[in-house]
Amino acid sequence: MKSIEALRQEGYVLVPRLVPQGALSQLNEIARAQLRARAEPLELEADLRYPGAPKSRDDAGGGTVRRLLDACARDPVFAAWAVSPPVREWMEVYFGERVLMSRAHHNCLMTKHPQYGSLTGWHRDIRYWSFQREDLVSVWFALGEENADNGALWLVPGSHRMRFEAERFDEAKFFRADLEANREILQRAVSPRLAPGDAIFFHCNTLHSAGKNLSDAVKFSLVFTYHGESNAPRAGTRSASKPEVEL
Ligand SMILES: O=C(O)CCC(=O)C(=O)O
Repeated sequence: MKSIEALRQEGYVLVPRLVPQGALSQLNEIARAQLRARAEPLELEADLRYPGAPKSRDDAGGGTVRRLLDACARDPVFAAWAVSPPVREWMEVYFGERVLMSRAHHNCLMTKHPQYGSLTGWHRDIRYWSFQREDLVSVWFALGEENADNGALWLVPGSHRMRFEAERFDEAKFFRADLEANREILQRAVSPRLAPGDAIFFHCNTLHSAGKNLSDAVKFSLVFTYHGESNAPRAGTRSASKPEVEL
């Protein structure tokens, strides 16, 4: 599959129109209803305090949602897309074995709000997990248009294959943009424009970031992460704390 070869080379690949129009409308309705209902578990911008976020839950905008967690348990339609045939087939070819979805991170509906939605610094998603091997792949479904003006992802092509000393990252495992050597790498970043229904598949070691949402509409994305069965979460870590989902 050409898109798998692209992921291996570049660390990400855009798959256009993965979600057909009818399913996309349904996902958008559910996403908006979920945001209105604000059912827990939620992650608020104020909890993370990334640049641009309210300082606390009591500040103006303190209730702004960043992630509606545990997407699979929220709605059967979300759950069905997490294990949908196009995703399963793609992952099975990529990993070459039975595939599992981790519920320990991502598995969420991400919202980025025009006001109080924060920007996310440069990082590798492997910071969220602890597995035997650093080989996980996430799928990011764009439920609407995503571009550099409304907070779309920026990614550094090929960065999943680069090796860095620990000092190139800060204590929270963000890639330090104050280092000249890092800045040279970040200059290569691209921000692929996503149409509604497009998906980005990206490796857990691909350096990426995202800007603020400068538009006047909330941006919605569904994000799930997968690994091969031979790559188990390390016992006793957060990655092993929840039963995984079989595809
Ligand atoms: O939408 C964003 O701000 C970036 C999200 C992201 O990279 C992450 O959650 O790991």
